[in-house]
Amino acid sequence: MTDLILHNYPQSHFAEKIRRLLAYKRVAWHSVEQPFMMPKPELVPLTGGVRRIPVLQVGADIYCDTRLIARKLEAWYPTPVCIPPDQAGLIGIIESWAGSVLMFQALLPTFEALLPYLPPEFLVDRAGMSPGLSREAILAGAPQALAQVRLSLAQLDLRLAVSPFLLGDAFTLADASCFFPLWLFKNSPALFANIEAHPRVADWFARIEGFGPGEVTPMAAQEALAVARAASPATGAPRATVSVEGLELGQQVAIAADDYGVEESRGTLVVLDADEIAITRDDATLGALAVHFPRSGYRITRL
Ligand SMILES: N[C@@H](CCC(=O)N[C@@H](CS)C(=O)NCC(=O)O)C(=O)O
Repeated sequence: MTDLILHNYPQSHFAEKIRRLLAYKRVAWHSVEQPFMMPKPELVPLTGGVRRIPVLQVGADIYCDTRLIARKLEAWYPTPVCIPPDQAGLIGIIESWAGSVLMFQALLPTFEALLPYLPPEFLVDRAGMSPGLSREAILAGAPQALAQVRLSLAQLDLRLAVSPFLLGDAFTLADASCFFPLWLFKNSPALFANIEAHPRVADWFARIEGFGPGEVTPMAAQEALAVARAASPATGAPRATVSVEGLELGQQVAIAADDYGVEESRGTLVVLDADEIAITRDDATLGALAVHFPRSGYRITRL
């Protein structure tokens, strides 16, 4: 299979979810470092609008959102297993909770701890993604979020009394999903002490960190763009394996996240599956691209 190119940046916690899966699966990948705020002139031409990190590129196919990226990695590299079929439903539910509830519980205290070091433009950029986010909102919300994350840590601790990983003896996507929000606490020893207060959670955290950085080689963004330019989308003939009222292959659609960071990508609908949608679009300099999204958490609008 063509090389995996992950567009990410070191501090991205959502990217860390995917980096843990890649390290566990021992899959080699190229890392393109993207800016941590707009503008992203070497990312947006690939997605057609979406700015959120991480983005996985395979040739001229662009995969947005960790929910889809995790499932693609599982399909392409099935061993070691990270989504056992009999636990796939439960994993999806845990992943949703971790990527929203646990993530915001951990994010606010982390932002609070980092406030003195963040460039002023950073909060303006993030307020553009999450209206209402401000220095005042962070200071007001952080104590309650920290109290809640402590309750979540206690729940994880109870579960880890049963088995070394959340669903048993082996690491799964459920572990990667709960690990990455807590990984934010590595930004502050005072916050990390909340993890250390639960030795079983701290051991689990250390086990997952122990997978190491993985088989990663840096790649320049321009090189990744050249890869996209030289390739063609691998989506093949348009396919719909489910029917969704109001949607048909070949329609012009806009796809955007339904939570925050709602920049949209527009194109022709070419894949409509139970858990994936894809559009093709022509970029003026890169040519034909396919941009793939999970259906979960995304809104599809007919143009
Ligand atoms: N649901 C998305 C969320 C991704 C997300 O929020 N990523 C953050 C970085 S960790 C982001 O894009 N922040 C704004 C930016 O990097 O420009 C996913 O699972 O990939």
